This record gives sequence, structure tokens and C-alpha cells, in this order.
Amino acid sequence: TAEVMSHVTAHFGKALEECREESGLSAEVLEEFQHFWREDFEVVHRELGCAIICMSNKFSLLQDDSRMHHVNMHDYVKSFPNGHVLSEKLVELIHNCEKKFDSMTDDCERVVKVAACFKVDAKAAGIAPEVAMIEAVMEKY
Ligand code: BOM
Repeated sequence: TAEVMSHVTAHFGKALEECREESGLSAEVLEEFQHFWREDFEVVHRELGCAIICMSNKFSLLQDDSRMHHVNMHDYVKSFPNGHVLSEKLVELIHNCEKKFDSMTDDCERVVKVAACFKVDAKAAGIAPEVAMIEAVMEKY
């Protein structure tokens, strides 16, 4: 659900500042991670892909090949309030997007494509949060 996704995004987003330098993602492109979900934010920059890899690694959410670690992602999402209602769906949506871009060899380029696909599919599935929902739970993390 969108409510659960707001918690996951608020928590995951806290790792952005630790990853800014090594990813090269400027504040001009993305100032705060929750803006990822804004209608007018385009998920296109290679540096955002690098940042998502770096952030995911802080929580052991990726395998060595920079693809999702299914079990760890499932457990991560389940750890949030009502997480069990989102975990399977989120893993399924991300994996479906990974399959579409599997031939891309540049990890950062591929992950930003996967993230853009995930944003579209999460909206279609009705589980994308409003930025205001994320801001309402930011203080919890
Ligand atoms: O193959 C690479 C897998 C990368 C998974 C991350 C894709 C989605 C990241 C952007 C959105 C994040 C919102 C909430 C946290 C989900 C972990």
C-alpha cells in the first residue's frame, strides 16, 4: 500500500546524504529522496542509479551483481508497520522491471531504468505514496 511505501521511502531516503559524494548526485537533480515520487520528477539521471545502488548497499538489499537480493528486500519491507502487505508486491514489481533491462551492462544506467519502471508500475498498482505522506512519517526515522 501507499502508506507502507511512504515508510519504506522515508527510511531508505535517509541514506541519500551518505551516498551523495560517491554517486555524484547533485542537489539540483534531487534535493530530497522523497521527491523521487513527485509527478514532475523524471527518473533519468545515471547518478541517481549510482545513488540507489549505494543506498541499497547500506541495507544489503542487492546481490553482488547489483540486482535485488529478494530475501533481504522482502525482510526489509516487512520490517515496517504493515510491511507484510507490501513486501511480496514490491519484490515482484522490482524483479519484473529488472527483467526488462537485464541486458544493460552499466549498473548505474540499468538501475535508474529499473527505478523509473518501478515508479510507473507502482503508480499503476496504486502503491505509490504522495510526498506529503512521506513527509508525515519522516520524523519516525
Ligand atoms: O536491480 C536493481 C534493484 C534496485 C531496487 C531499487 C529500485 C527502486 C528505488 C527507488 C525507489 C525507492 C522507494 C522506496 C524504497 C524501495 C527499496
